[in-house]
Amino acid sequence: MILDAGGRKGRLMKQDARSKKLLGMYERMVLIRKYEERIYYLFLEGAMPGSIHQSTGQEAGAVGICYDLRDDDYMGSTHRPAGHDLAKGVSVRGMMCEMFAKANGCCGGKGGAMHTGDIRKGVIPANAIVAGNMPIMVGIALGAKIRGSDQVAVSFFGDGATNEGAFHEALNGAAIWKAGVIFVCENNLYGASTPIRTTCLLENPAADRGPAYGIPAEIVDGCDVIAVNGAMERALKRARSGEGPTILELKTYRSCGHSRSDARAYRTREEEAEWATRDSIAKMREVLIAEKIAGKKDIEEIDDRIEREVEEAVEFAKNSPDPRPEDAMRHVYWEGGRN
Ligand SMILES: Cc1ncc(C[n+]2csc(CCOP(=O)(O)OP(=O)(O)O)c2C)c(N)n1
Ligand SMILES: [Mg+2]
Repeated sequence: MILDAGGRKGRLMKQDARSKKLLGMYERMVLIRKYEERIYYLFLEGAMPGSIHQSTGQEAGAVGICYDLRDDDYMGSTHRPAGHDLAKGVSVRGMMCEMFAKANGCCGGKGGAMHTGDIRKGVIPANAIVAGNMPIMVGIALGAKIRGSDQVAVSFFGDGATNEGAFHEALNGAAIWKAGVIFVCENNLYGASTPIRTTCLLENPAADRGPAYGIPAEIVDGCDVIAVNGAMERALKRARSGEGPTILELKTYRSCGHSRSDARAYRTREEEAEWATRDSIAKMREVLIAEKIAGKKDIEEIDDRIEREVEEAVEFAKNSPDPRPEDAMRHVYWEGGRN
């Protein structure tokens, strides 16, 4: 019997480790895309409270970085966490319930879109303060080092974070302590509506600053999941072996608006169209077909299966209970054991 990356019956043509990995990464990228597309319409329908910040177009970064991490490695994100969380293994149901503010949400329905996470998967509930997770992830990596563990910590942040004081403190601290932290800058050219070129004169706002703190940096095509994963392999090796932090600057683009109400007046439709030609999922489909890992029909089946998984999560969330009023004051302090 031939199995796909998730061990399900299928017509996967190749079974070697590389083929399985490429297929697995493709599936995760599709999951993020379909999840976010579905969320977008649920918001438009008014089915969910709060607001959304989506990462459509940036899936290759999330997946290429998180694919080889273990559940006990840590990851921190900011105001756009859904792709990172799904890539690191937070369940679709848990994410969806959180969006509906339901008790079965990954944060018990108390976090909402900007604070999703699941400590069982090493995902620190997201910190919506720009650059806010960076010093936290350094501390977590330092903690692992002190315990003699090879666990690593990944900090995702945007280009806009690189002018924050916390960015500089975090880099310096990680460097002097040789903390096993991987700083991942998703440079999507804009901090909300502000072009990064108007707030930083450096071509590579994260990577160019690495050497000033004694941290090696790599600049990566953030639309190419294979390239991202390759750079991550090198950074992961350094971090696990106690050699210290690495900066990875991913050149990417968010094809959606900054948040729900963004008409994207600060950028041209030509620029958007140009980046659309580099779409990571379309590119990966071509690789899978060219390397005879999967055929067009296999890919359609995978896409359909993931769409059903997302739809099932929507139904599950809609039918889930609301958080109980008596639990309002819980989950503030550690309550012993698992909260
Ligand atoms: C310290 C702080 N300042 C301002 C904001 C408001 N804010 C939310 S997102 C954002 C833009 C961040 O841009 P970037 O870091 O490039 O991330 P991107 O939105 O592009 O993913 C800003 C300024 C905030 N959340 N935190
Ligand atoms: Mg940005």
